[in-house]
Amino acid sequence: MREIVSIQVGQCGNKVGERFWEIISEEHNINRCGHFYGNSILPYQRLSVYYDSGPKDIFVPRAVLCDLEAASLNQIKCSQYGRIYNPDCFVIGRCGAGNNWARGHYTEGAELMDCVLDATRRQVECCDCLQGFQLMHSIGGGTGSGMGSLLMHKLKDEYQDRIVNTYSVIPSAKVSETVVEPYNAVLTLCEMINGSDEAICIDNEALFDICYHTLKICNPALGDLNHLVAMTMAGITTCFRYPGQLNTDLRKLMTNMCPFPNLHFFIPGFAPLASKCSELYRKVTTSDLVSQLFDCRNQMAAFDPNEGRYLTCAAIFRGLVSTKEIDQQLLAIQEKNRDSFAKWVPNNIKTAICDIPPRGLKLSATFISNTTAIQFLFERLLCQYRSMFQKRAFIHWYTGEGMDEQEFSAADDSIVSLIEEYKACEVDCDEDDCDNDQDDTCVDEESSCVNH
Ligand SMILES: Nc1nc2c(ncn2[C@@H]2O[C@H](COP(=O)(O)OP(=O)(O)OP(=O)(O)O)[C@@H](O)[C@H]2O)c(=O)[nH]1
Ligand SMILES: [Mg+2]
Repeated sequence: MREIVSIQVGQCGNKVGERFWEIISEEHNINRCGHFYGNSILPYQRLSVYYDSGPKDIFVPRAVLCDLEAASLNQIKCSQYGRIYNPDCFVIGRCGAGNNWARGHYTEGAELMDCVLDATRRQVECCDCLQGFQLMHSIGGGTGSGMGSLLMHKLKDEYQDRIVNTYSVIPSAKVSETVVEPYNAVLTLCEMINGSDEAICIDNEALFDICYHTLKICNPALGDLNHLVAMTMAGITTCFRYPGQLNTDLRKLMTNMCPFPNLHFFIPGFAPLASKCSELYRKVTTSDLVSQLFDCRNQMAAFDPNEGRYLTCAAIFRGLVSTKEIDQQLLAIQEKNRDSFAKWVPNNIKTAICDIPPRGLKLSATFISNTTAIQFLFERLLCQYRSMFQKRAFIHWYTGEGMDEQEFSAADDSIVSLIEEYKACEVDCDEDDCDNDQDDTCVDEESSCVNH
């Protein structure tokens, strides 16, 4: 069986990871002590992708949980599923990175790196055939971002032909007001161009909006956001965890989704999303799922995907859905919105179906898209980054940890190139389209946020 090692870095990575393990353990009939219960074969069949089998028939998450401060990990140890983890998989530093990417990357985080790599090695040694790593982190703080990006490179060096898949939470002022987050985020995104093979970008801004507007939660808490992320992760990993037909491992997902190596930043989406009270009044149909998947309110990034083009998409349906209906409706969406799909990729949308729905739902669908509209997310962060960097504001915190100012300009350049690469994919082969697209190439040098 092709195993995945899951690594959680920093507070957000660990909180999201905690919920992910709870959800998949419930789905796979693993109780809080790690015992498998029931006699259904499907939840059991591919358990070894995510769990090691320990002594006395227990199943142990193949996870490494690390943070530079103890609080988040201590909470996990005391949580419902706290006893399921092997105590050796917790790696705790001396003090947090204080929202400073450089402390995570060069000093505090770098010092703890050997312990994280040792813990990872112990997990890898128990695998028959490792397919790769799934790393959960936020890119707005110091640990998940700085140490997380260092870890990606270390994994790439040591396990050269294995896939590094990240679930990267993007900061938003709606959720956190720490001023230097755009610095941490852009520096991390720059490292992710080479350090990660496939990055699922989850925008806290969109999560907040979904909780507030769609789920009608007046004061969304981090737990509400994390539940959405973990449900989506469970959806994306469905094909790894159950027998299925599409994207059955990390490498196949990458092959299907990335037309070019650098363009591996994906946006996830989930359906159905409805408030608790409206759920009671409406039965969800296959058709509802498909139309929700393409609704920008269901996507976990705060931009309108219709302003860009979908290069590739994967939709994973769960429960007893109608295949015929899915195919017909997806075809209709593609025909009606031709300009929203890159014409040079045949069959932009791939689908997979798994009969087993998530706990508590009869039907669900998860979506991952590789869309050129992600440029708007990068531009949002880059704008905030530049407005501080023009004044060299807060830079001393970073240079004080041994970082060179030059790295800030280099990160900016890398993100501009990435945006350009995405924009180039919007250009079709016929001349008319080329002419139209040339007018708005690259980040506008004259726009208010760009002069650097
Ligand atoms: N969705 C979500 N976002 C979170 C959570 N915790 C923190 N964040 C966001 O993540 C960013 C801060 O990252 P953290 O994970 O707290 O920081 P860290 O990686 O532990 O780094 P330091 O604490 O600076 O050492 C901010 O943008 C927060 O809004 C969480 O549980 N869920
Ligand atoms: Mg922290």
